[in-house]
Amino acid sequence: MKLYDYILSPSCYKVRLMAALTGVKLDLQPVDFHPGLEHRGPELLALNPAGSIPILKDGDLILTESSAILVYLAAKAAAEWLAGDKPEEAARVQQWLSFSGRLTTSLGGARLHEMLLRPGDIDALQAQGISALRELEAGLVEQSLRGRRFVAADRPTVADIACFPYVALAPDGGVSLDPYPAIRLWSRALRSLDGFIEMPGIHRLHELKPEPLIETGEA
Ligand SMILES: N[C@@H](CCC(=O)N[C@@H](CS)C(=O)NCC(=O)O)C(=O)O
Repeated sequence: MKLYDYILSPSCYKVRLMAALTGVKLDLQPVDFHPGLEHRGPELLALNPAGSIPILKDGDLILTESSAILVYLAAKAAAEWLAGDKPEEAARVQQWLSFSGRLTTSLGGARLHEMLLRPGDIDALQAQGISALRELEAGLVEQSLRGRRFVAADRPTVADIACFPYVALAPDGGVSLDPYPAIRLWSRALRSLDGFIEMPGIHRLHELKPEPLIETGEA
C-alpha cells in the first residue's frame, strides 16, 4: 500500500499511526507539501481533486479522506479498531470521526497559519479550536465516569486516532492544552499503546514528565 505522505502533516500521521498500530506495512511516497505545493499539482489532483493529502493507493484502489483510510486499514488488518455491533458504539465512533474534521479545520488551520504563515483569521481559528477541545474534554470526562479512557468505546478505535494528532499538536497553533486534564490523560493512554509511533512534535510517553494528580476537592 502506498501512502502519499508529508512528515509534518497530522492527517498523514493518522494513517502512519494506524498502520503501525495494526501492523500494516506502508510504502511512503513523500509529497513536497511545503514549499512545493505538490498536492495541488496535476499528478496528485488527478488522484484527489480536493487537493489534500493523505492519499492511499492499494492496487487499483485509491482512497482519500483520512477517516475513510483509517477505516480501510482497520477493516483489512484489525477489526477491533472499528465499532463493534452495539448501536451506541457505532454511533459514537461515527460522531467522533465527523468531529475530527472540525479539529482539522480549526486547530489544523491555526497550526498552518502559525507554522507556514498561511492566511487566515487566527483568532477565529483558535476560538473554534478551543470550542472543539472543550467538547472533546466533556466527552472524555463523560467516558471516564463510565470507567473508559477512549472517546467512543472501552478500547481505542479509529475515532481516537482520527482526533488525536491535531489535538496533540494544538500548541503549534497557539492553543494550550493546559486547561484539559481529561484530554491529557487520553493523550497519555494513546501514546502508551503498543506499536505507537511518533511524528515531529508528538512524542512517546516515556519522554514526558509525570502528569500531576488532579485535585478532587475531597479531604
Ligand atoms: N479532510 C481531509 C483533510 C486533510 C488535510 O487537511 N490535509 C492537509 C495536510 S495535513 C492538506 O492536504 N491540506 C491542503 C492544503 O492546505 O493545501 C482528510 O481528513 O484527509
